[in-house]
Amino acid sequence: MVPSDQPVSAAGFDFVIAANRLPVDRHVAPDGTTTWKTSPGGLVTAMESVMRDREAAWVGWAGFPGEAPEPFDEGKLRLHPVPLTAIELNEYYEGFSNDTLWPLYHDVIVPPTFHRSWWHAYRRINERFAEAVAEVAAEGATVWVHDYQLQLVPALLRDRRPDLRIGWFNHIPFPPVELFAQLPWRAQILRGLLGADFLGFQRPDDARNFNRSCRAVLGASVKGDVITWGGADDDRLGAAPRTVRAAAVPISIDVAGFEELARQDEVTEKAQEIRESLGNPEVVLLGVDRLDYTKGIRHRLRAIGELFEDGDIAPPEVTFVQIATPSRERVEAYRVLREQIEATVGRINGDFSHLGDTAVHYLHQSFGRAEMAAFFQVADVMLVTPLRDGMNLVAKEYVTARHDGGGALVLSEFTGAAEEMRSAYRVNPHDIEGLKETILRAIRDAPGEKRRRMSSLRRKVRAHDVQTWAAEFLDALAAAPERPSKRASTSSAPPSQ
Ligand code: ADQ
Repeated sequence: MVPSDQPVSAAGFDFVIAANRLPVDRHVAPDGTTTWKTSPGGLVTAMESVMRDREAAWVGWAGFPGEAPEPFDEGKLRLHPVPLTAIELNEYYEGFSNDTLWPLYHDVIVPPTFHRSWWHAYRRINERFAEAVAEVAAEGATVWVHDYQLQLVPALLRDRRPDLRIGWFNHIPFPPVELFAQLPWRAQILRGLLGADFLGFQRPDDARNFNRSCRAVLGASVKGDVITWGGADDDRLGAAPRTVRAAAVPISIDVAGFEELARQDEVTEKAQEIRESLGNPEVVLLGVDRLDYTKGIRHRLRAIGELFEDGDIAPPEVTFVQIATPSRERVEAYRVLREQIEATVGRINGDFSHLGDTAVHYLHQSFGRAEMAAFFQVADVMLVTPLRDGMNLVAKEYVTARHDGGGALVLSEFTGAAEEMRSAYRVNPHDIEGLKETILRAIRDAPGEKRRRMSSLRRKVRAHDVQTWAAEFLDALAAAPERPSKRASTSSAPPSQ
């Protein structure tokens, strides 16, 4: 970390990212020394390689409540922390973002909670982010806003800085209008988003859902993927007329970087070590998820538990490893989920493990990238079975780590990844019988069939990596509200300062 004593130059930055979190987390040693390490999560993992070597500012919360640290530099990135008090964190982040919007946007798997005080905090914090971006952005800069926590920022920012080119990308699904319409502040959210020039979504269905909501809630007109809204006769959030393009730009991973890591001897050795410590089973089944109710971990455990019960699989030949990253532990639904999962794992192990042979290995921990790659290499069958997921990067990381061409991917049709990864073993995770059959098929299919599927999946992921995603997004943003021309789509670099 290099503290930046200079204020942002009067000219500001030509490229600005705004996301709820900064890409780094603060670690304070017992002697008081502060260091910053890459923070976990899908968004940061994806953006890390895109932002490498780009001069830009990143506006986000530093990960702890209270006063924000002064802006500082990490490589060419100027990190600009936005402060949040403990109460704001509770209302804007844990409340409105994670207990209202998150369940509503993920098919209402758990009921969303609506609180007016949370909404007021959400609006206030979005104002604060818009203010911070307006401060650091140069005249005519490109601003890339990320995710559902910052849906009002596009309009709030445009009010302050009409000179900016503003894009927003949604990492999670956008719900069908029938669900979205439950939100008491549905019109404000849409008006907030329409402040952007281009809105990127994971799947064409998400973009279509958004367009339909604009039509139904705001009475906007939609032609193809361009939305025209006549504005509103009031002075509330983003009342000016707008023409905006909304389209799918599916996210991916740093394929070259992750494969290079996965090919290192250290990773191969670690993979051997893991397999040995599992007792060298014939088949390792693996799940890797944030501990979130959207990820379908309960349904997966139900299917696995029944397979042990039916005698179709048994330790020591077959073992299941579930890695569940700690997540949102202050939100009630997540605490309940953790208790249920841990009780189920305990029950399955009580019934089906023998001394020295464990049926389910459960790890409620975070691991480094190299260790994750090693786990993927150990997995003969990878279970990615969310009930709903914007994309799911784990599916793409798994096939990238399998440079040996081995392994098999079981993939839920309710992930964004299923749109592209058609050669996976597809499942409907709600259908427990179907899930059990598909897991068995992925275990028992002939090696030739599995290799054919894996090689097709690897080709797909390689053809569309995270750099391609960023280039597509930025080209669409530069061209909005039109589609980018072929010529434009070859120039991917954002303007540098
Ligand atoms: P997430 O819901 O966080 O992301 P995902 O896409 O699976 O989900 O990304 C998780 C990332 O964390 C992966 O890179 C994975 O390797 C890593 N990870 C998971 N468990 C880990 C552990 N125990 N230790 C270390 N690393 C771990 C959101 C959306 C997704 C969307 C992404 C990106 O919910 O649908 O794919 O953003 O847009």
